[in-house]
Amino acid sequence: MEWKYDDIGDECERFLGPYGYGGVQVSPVNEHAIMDGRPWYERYQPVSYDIHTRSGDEQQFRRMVQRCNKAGVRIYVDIVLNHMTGGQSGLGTNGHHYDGVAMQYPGVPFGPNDFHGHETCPTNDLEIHNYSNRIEARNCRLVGLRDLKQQSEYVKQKQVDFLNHLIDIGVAGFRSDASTHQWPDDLRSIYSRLHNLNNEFFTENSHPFIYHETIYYGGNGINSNEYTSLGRIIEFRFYKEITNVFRNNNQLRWLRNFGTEWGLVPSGDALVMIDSHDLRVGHTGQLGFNINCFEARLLKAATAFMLAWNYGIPRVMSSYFWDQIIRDGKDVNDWVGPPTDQHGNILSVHPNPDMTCNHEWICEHRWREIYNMVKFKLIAGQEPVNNWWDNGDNQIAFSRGNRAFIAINLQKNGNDHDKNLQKRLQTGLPPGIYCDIISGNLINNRCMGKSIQVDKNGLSDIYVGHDEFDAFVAYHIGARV
Ligand code: ARE
Ligand code: CA
Repeated sequence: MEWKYDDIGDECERFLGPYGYGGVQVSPVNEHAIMDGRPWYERYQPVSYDIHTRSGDEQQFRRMVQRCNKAGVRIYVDIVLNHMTGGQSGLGTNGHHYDGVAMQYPGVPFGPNDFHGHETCPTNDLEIHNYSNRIEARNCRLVGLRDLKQQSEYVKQKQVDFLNHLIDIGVAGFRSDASTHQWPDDLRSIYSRLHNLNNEFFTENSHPFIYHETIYYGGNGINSNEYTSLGRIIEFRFYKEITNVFRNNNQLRWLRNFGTEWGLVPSGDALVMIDSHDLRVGHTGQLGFNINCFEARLLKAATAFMLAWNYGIPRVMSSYFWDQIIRDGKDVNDWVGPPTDQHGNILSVHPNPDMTCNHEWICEHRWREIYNMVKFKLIAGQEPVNNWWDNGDNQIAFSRGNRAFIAINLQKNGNDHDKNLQKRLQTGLPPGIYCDIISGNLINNRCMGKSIQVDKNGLSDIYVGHDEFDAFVAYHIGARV
């Protein structure tokens, strides 16, 4: 979140590529409003489609894209097409003036006729009040943000040009912000005019990978399946159900058939997450329910399940620390931006020898439990979930074919003996000694963590104490001693 492009380029080469991450989602790249105190959310208030933010200018963006592609790491840009700024005026990050009241954005240029007004939005104040009403949700303003008339050819063309510019630079795709607030047909029409991906980095006739922010939990809200023909959707039911289970509001044993049987979209239509730039501050979901870096043990366990389970394309959040102050269930500091110097320049990330990051950068993606589960996922490949076991409550284990095995223990009830996971289980793994890549790395064939012996029948004594540092163990054929 909000890293500088030069730092992301470094990270692609020194960490993300080598550790098997497939891509990076970068915060919105185009010029946006400069707001008092520089809140993170100013990046969601576009002023023009020039590539220029505190993360860097177009030249730096290009360099990052080049370097990351070469390192085998794709770049996905968070695109904000639904709206421009809120109802204030000021300067954008590339020096363009804007006036949200008069709806003037000379940097594009857009003027009042390019926005939805009373002819198209049915509410008196032009605000969205009922998020389930299709017309209101799409033609009115989301929290005051000036809503673009994407039915207009002119608006469409400006947005197509912006996306094609990014594609030509070499990005692999987009996160489509606030998709539910845009008509699927408008998005379809925009996407139909996009270039193929840049031949320098992608094979001929490759198309951008696009995933949509559609927050749908069932009921009469706008159904995310209205968007699955356009690309993937971010399956918020995944985050909600998994969070609920990992908070012990629902037993882990039920996860055995987690996926479409729980009402989720087909795996091939989904991108999934545990945390996000909104969830961490409660801008979606609820603080105290959402799991973020302040509850590291839980975040690691839930993320491990996400990476071990074969559903959707998982995305890991990489955030920064801020002073969380919760009052009445809300974080007073939910707006706080990334670490900066006294002039407001974002500070560079310089990882420490122990792999952690400097300043407020949290670098969840560098936590051993998380990067080793990325490896687990790569090793598991397309293998099915096999050898499911549960204790009838909050202890589970399963394998991915005969390549990888995970056991998770979130048992809270019972005596200490019941709370510990201690069981001889079928791991599915070929016989041998395996290193638990969660409690330590395998370095020069020496296991720094716990190890297990798998016998000729695939059985092994699995142990996850209830009070251990991590709530799970994971073994795979890439970490045999
Ligand atoms: C800021 C201020 C507002 C102010 C506005 C305009 O906070 O008080 O009115 O500026 O001046 C982010 C921040 C917003 C911020 C905005 C612009 O979260 O606080 O507003 O940037 O700076 C709904 C949308 C969904 C949206 C979430 C947050 O449907 O699309 O709300 N998520 C995306 C991004 C956000 C971003 C925006 C959209 C805007 O991920 O980071 O906002 O670009 C139910 C409903 C959902 C609803 C959800 C949460 O589940 O079904 O539709 O999501 O509640 O309210
Ligand atoms: Ca809209």
